Amino acid sequence: MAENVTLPKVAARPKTERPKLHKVILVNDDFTPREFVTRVLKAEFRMSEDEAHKVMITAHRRGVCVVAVYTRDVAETKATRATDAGKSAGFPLLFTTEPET
Ligand code: TYC
Repeated sequence: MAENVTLPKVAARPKTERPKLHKVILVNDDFTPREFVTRVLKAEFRMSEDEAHKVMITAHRRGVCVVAVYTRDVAETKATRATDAGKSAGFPLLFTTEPET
């Protein structure tokens, strides 16, 4: 009895989904001192003084600024830690997250 075995012509390539990235967004407020915002950006997001100042001033002028993008877990953890740093010092500093489209 003939056994017809059809071999694949190309190697199977399992589909790998890339994890969706999430933005961390800095929100402006009227109370948190500029130097404090800059310090938190440097500490939590490993930014230079220059980078941190640019991000802070963009949020100050435009209302919000994208700080960085990470996988969801990392974005949420960093946003929470940075927001908590403000809360601990008595400031309403806010970082939110949003999935990238
Ligand atoms: N607007 C604040 C001030 O004038 C500074 C500030 C900038 C606060 C950015 C929050 O996300 C922020 N002191």
